[in-house]
Amino acid sequence: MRKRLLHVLTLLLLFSNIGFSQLAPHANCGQDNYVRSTQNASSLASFNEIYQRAVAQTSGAKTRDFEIYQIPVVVHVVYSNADEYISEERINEQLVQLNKDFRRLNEDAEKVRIEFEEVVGDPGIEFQLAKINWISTDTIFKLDFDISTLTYNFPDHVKSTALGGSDPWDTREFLNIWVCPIVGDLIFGYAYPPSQLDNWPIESKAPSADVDGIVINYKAFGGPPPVFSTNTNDRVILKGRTLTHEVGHYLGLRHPWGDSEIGVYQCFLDDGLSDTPSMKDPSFDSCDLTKNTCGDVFNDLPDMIENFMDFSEHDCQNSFTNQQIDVMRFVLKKHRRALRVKTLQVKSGSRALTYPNPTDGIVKVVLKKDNDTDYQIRVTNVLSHSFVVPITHYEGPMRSYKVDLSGLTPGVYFVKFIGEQHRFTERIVLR
Ligand SMILES: [Ca+2]
Ligand SMILES: [Ca+2]
Ligand SMILES: [Zn+2]
Repeated sequence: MRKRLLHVLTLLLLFSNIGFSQLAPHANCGQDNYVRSTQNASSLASFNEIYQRAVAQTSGAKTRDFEIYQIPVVVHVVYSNADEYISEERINEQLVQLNKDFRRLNEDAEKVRIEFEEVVGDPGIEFQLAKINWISTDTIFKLDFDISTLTYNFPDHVKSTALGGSDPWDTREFLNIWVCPIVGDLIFGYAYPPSQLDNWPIESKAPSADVDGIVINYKAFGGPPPVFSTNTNDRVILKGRTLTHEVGHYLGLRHPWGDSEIGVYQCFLDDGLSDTPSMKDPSFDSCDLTKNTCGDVFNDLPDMIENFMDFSEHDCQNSFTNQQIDVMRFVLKKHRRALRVKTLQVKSGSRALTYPNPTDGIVKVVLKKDNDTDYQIRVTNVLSHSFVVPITHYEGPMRSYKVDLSGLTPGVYFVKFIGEQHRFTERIVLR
């Protein structure tokens, strides 16, 4: 587990002016505190350079490639009582919302104000559920402050089975999301940015690959519908955008106000992106359309409360900007390469992508686009004995099948797809 030094001023403010309980509904994510404690001007100074590189490498001759990137997701639900148990249905609802937000298919996209219409876009990123792990535990997860050493710890032990949580799947190949209670509700979630990005302080990257990924407070996971509110403050209505925000961090995005120090908010600190207007401070759970904390000389715009990387109410968040999109796609091409190639790695001639393989039970078979519309599926072992197993069929941007081999004894199996025009077989190793 990582210890992080909090800036003295921040800590004093946490304990005095703001206070923990009042802070809770404001702290949409845990990035804010530790990033501002390690921030220095040089990291942000190089931000523009990073962005320029991102644009150059991602978009080539100014046109973005319009390939849809697909990221396989593993959700770990780590719970100790019925309230904290998140059902498969709610997980699917959350992923539907995430997918809408990352394809600009969210119903509220049209609510973006006219002055931002030109700069918002479709990130072209989709998320496929590969596996859900439910783990019952007695372990406590909380954001741990130590006033004597001015350090605090993220509850990264949720990412270890031995420590009462749930081991990740290979964090280079899967986006792991842990959903658990975070005692005290000080934060709704946190995510580690990719390593080697100059726009983040070096200390902010994951301390090790094993803990890379996203943690979401179970209260903030899901919807809409349903709509969630916190126990501490009914005013805060959550609509599943905590995950959208944290995936933004995971793909390299900073907060638009640049994580400036509490109490000394400054307009010159920002996220390094020119199409997100400068802002002094987060829009704490507000939808104030008149908020304009920084007066830009040219084309002064209001603070963009529509942005998923703000702390505004989920109800008024609806957009990523084009530069944010370029950064995320750049990250997927350069720094989290192993993630997005899942569906792009389908070899020519092969008809599907099957993962994970080896598997502990569930495999997902994602079909290439030019496949038959329907397949008969047969599961056999090496002796050609057939087995009847649960198979779920998904229609989406890519057609896929979830094949559940968990009732079978470990060994090698063949999943045979028999269509009118095509036949193919996937060899699966069941652990
Ligand atoms: Ca900006
Ligand atoms: Ca402004
Ligand atoms: Zn954040």
